Amino acid sequence: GFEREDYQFLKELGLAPHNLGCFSGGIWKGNGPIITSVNPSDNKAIATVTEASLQDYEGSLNACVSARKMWMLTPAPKRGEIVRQIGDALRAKLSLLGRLLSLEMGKILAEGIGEVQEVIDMCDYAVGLSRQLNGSILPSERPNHAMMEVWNPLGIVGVITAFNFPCAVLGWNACIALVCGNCVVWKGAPSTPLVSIATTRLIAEVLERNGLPGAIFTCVCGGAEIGDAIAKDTRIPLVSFTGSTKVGQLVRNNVNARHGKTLLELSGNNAIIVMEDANLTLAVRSVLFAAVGTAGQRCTTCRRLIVHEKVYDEMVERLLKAYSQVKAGNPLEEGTLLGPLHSPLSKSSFENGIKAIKSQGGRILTGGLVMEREGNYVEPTVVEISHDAPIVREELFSPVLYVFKFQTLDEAIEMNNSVPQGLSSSIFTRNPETIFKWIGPTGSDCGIVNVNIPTNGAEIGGAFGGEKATGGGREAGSDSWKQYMHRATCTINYGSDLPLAQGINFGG
Ligand code: UN1
Repeated sequence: GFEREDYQFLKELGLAPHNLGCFSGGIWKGNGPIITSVNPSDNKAIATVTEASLQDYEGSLNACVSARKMWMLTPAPKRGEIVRQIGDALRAKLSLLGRLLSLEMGKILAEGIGEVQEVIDMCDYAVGLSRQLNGSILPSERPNHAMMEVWNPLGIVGVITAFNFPCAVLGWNACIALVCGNCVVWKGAPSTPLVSIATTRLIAEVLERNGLPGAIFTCVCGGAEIGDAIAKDTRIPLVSFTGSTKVGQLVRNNVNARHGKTLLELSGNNAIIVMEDANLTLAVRSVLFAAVGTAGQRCTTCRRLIVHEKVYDEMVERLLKAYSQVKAGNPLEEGTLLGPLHSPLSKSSFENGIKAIKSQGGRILTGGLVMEREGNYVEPTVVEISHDAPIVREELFSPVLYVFKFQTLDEAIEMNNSVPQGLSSSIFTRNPETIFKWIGPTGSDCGIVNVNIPTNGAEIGGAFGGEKATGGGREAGSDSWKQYMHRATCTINYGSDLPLAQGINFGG
């Protein structure tokens, strides 16, 4: 058993001090490297995992190829019923799985539980969707012809997720991919294997209980080698990848080279604009959650605060006061708002970032230091810096917020749009003119364009994703499902003549 008393709950999630990290063709195995899952709040081992080897991966994909036809032919509402059961299995383990998320990723418990809730919500959404994968009938220009669109499964969908949302991002993709009739091959982050295994166990149980092939859902714990294999695998028509812009570019190149499709959810560099007429109480609370929440490790984290000169001093003063009240500590403890960064590597990127900020003329208003305690804790940081300093263009994945001053709305929008990334953005104002300009053609260039709410914490019903270096993908709600299916445009001649389109006469 686990040595530590506070790790005993892991047994209820089917975890052991040592685990196999590859769920392949309905069987748990693992012949790859042995890795250790580490607790970010003390950098001590939680458990070990044997990852998948490349042979394990190959075997898994062969099993998917054998299972996919049967799943593609299963009626969509029946597939929805399986996803409904997955949602129920998650409901039953909501607090345990939320606790594991908090333990292994380092986010606070409320956010760990919220993340599992997000997957449950996705299951519910996908169940409804399973009866609404509607095609359409289009007017044909030819007599006695019918034209329609039919949506068919792709077969197998690869899902590569990041450490910061080790469960929710799987949910956005897998729930939709499954009801759309695809087998899912999932590679989670190498540093959150316990979440991957525990989540997969719940899904595997549902498949088994329903007498379905385990290969409908595959989990391959592993690193870049497995990710690379997924990107290059011609059996996988769609690869959904969440991670940095740099790695996303490699995935895009590899998948493009074999004419596969990608769904990319890459780096963000999200701004909040505070107008002169803003409700500053809402703005301060929103910036606090958006910049400090999850220790700044969301792709939707607010990294830039753009404040009208008339309210700048008050806004910054109130924000600094709010920062001074943030309680850092064990993410599992009630009242903690700031947990550790996920890894020692994240901590050193923070330190390097602070060095770069100082050398580029940044002035630290609060924070800027790593904390003198075990684990990867850093101080929530606010920096005044020129908006064209090179560091501002980067996604420093930690709680560092840059503040800037502006005079006109146009200037603020230009600043918002001036970075390479285009994920999320928000404006605080009570003026309808400002709101509609912001969401219109010359407003924010991001995929998520909010008003009077934080940049993070999106609902699952909308399409989630962003433009430019963020990769262009859209996941979760709205019509994102279409990316997980192949559209067949069918023109059917039910007459006895052969009129050609565009009025062409070709003899005969
Ligand atoms: C991410 O950080 O990869 O909108 C996703 C949000 C969450 C998802 C973030 N629902 O902040």
